[in-house]
Amino acid sequence: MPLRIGDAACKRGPIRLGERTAWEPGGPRLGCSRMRGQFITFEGGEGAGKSTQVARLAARLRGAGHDVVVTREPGGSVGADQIRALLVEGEPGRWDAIAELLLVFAARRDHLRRTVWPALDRGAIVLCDRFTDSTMAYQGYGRGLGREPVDRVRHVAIGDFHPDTTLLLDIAVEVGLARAGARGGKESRFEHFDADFHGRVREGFLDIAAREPNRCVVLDATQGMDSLEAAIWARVAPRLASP
Ligand code: ATM
Repeated sequence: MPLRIGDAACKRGPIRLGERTAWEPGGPRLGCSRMRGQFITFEGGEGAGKSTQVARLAARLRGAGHDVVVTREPGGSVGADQIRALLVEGEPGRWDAIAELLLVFAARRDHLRRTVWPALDRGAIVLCDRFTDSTMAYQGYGRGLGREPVDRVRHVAIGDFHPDTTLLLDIAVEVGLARAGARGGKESRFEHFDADFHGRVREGFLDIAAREPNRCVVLDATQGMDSLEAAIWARVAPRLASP
């Protein structure tokens, strides 16, 4: 009989990793016994300025002597970067919502195993541009799958692994899309979805943050870059252990 999640006989998973659990159904385990670092994610719609703020926070943390890994999703490992190209390039209709959901989590699993979990295990602070909240917002709310299918696939793919802190950079859809459109490039698949889609994504992010106020902080992404950087630092700094 196949083993199912939660079966007592399924001895290899979930595996406790300090305060986190990495679901390892029958596969080789992660190779880390305890994750000591911090996992900080940046979320928000297009054009919110996440990558600038990730770079600024990384510089501040490194300046304070911390071991910092900067990464992003979809992507962040060789395999996940290959899947990224499938997701963000080409026609909007090339995948339906469920195929998109599965691709995103296939990429995420690889990214976690190869990049994020080993870094956390050695005690690094990992800054990640987008993570599972993007899946809930884009595939769950935007594409209309709803919360439940996203949660189910998330559980199979990554167990109950969650960020320690999530910084949601909130911006009006039309302002964000105008900023993103100005960047150009071939990674524009999601920009071709209509404004209603992006409106649902924004509402989705805000709903997620309202449901998890201890993990998520909502920041106004239309404020100046310096003041946004300061607001992020005010949230992150008190939670840092000494390097
Ligand atoms: P960036 O442009 O932030 O790198 O993200 C690429 C796209 O991937 C993003 N597009 N827009 N707009 C949203 C999309 N995406 C998902 O749809 N689901 C996910 O889980 C993730 C991580 C990204």
